[in-house]
Amino acid sequence: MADLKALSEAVIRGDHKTAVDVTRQAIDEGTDPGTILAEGLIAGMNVIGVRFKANEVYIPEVLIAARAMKMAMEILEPKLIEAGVEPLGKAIIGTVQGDLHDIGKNLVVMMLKGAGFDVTDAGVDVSPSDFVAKVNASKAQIVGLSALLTTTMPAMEKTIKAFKDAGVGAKIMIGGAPVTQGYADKIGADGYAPDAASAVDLAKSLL
Ligand code: B1M
Repeated sequence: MADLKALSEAVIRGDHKTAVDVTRQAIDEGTDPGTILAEGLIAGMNVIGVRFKANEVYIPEVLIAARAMKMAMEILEPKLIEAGVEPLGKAIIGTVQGDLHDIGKNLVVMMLKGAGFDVTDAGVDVSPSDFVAKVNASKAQIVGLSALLTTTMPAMEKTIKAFKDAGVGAKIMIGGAPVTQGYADKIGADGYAPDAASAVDLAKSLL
């Protein structure tokens, strides 16, 4: 019988081959897809999130764990859809206008997916009007804005203003190396997260 603890441990180790093999075996045996997701894949990514926050693992380990999860998800996703398993929530994350940095934003996307969110990656250098269009198209409940430059932080404020002007009701969270909680408060964001693992906790609390 497929061992879901072995599946979560494979994700933690970033062992994509075992993650895919155990996921396939569990599907073939008729294990509930939601259980495979929650007790195998998400459980593993949760451990990575906790260890990342505690500086016990670093970006490379997060990336290989996320790759293992992603490869297993490719075979699990159709089964989840068939079974009607709902994602935890819908989020859309992008880097604001003028800013091309995407490594941190990509980590946030991966960790949110790992936690069970349905995430749209809006890309980089996203203008306020593009953000409004993409949020409306995605029907996301949570929007994430990332900025790595002090010179692009004001684009966060412009984007939030564009959301308010357009009546976008999604909760807004922001992050990136130069961003602070004080700045989030100043520009009217609903929350700030200092790292990708905290972004998951914040997104859950904003739902
Ligand atoms: Co640039 N760059 N860069 N750069 N770059 C920095 C940010 C800089 C600090 C380097 C320096 O001078 N010491 C500096 C900014 C200075 C400032 O504004 N205060 C800088 C500069 C000046 C520039 C250019 C202007 C350089 C030039 O051309 N003269 C230029 C700007 C281009 C542009 O964006 N328009 C530029 C270009 C680039 C590259 C393209 C070469 C490359 C980006 C490649 C890419 O992203 N695909 C690059 C890189 C790699 C860096 C550094 C070295 C690393 C950034 C990074 O990826 N960190 C960076 C210096 C440094 O940080 N040591 C630097 C790792 C990443 C995981 O961390 O992105 O902070 P981070 O994400 C964290 C958290 O911040 C948080 O979670 C992540 C994971 O825990 N987080 C969120 C991020 N987004 C979040 C969103 C959330 C929540 C949390 O909710 C939505």
